[in-house]
Amino acid sequence: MSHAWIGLGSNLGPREETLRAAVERLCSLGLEVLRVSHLYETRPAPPAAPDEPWYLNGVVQAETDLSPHELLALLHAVEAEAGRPASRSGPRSLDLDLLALGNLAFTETGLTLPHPRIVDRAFVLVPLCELDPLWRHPLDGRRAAELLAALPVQEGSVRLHSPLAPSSAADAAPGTGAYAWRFLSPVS
Ligand code: PH2
Ligand code: MG
Ligand code: MG
Repeated sequence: MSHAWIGLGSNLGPREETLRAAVERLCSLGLEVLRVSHLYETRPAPPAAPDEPWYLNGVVQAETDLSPHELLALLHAVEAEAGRPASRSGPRSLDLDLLALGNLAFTETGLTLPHPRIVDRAFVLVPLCELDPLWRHPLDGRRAAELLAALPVQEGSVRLHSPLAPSSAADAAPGTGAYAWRFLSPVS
């Protein structure tokens, strides 16, 4: 079993509902979701258009014995179910990125691990730090908190939106936290 880190993103349609449904779907497809970060409102980076809607982003930590390509195929299947168009650019209802899988580090057609842009994306590093600031980048060697601290200040570009999962409940009972978030109402 390895730890998988999965980035959640949406900037089209009912974003929070879509992300909640996606996490539920990942669970129902057999992924052992350990923890889910809060959701964050994030400025598109880089902006594709001046009026591009902001994203909701979060990070999921899961345990799996799937291979990287099997896991990627699962993420793509859940994206497709959520109505994500085949064109992979522009606003998207659901974006599931495989950020890292254990200590794997490789580049193959269609998949680079860890995700090559983790190191410069506050919208990934903020929720990742929430779950595990001590996570260590397998190639870079730095911890998530160090990577985040090294980013240039982008005031207001990442804002707390709502809890998708109560991290404390997940901490208290590893392996069951994934289910607790279903019962929370969003914080307004
Ligand atoms: N995803 C992108 C491009 N830009 N910006 C934010 N804030 N959040 C994202 O998830 C995001 C993005 C491509 O996947
Ligand atoms: Mg993405
Ligand atoms: Mg993606």
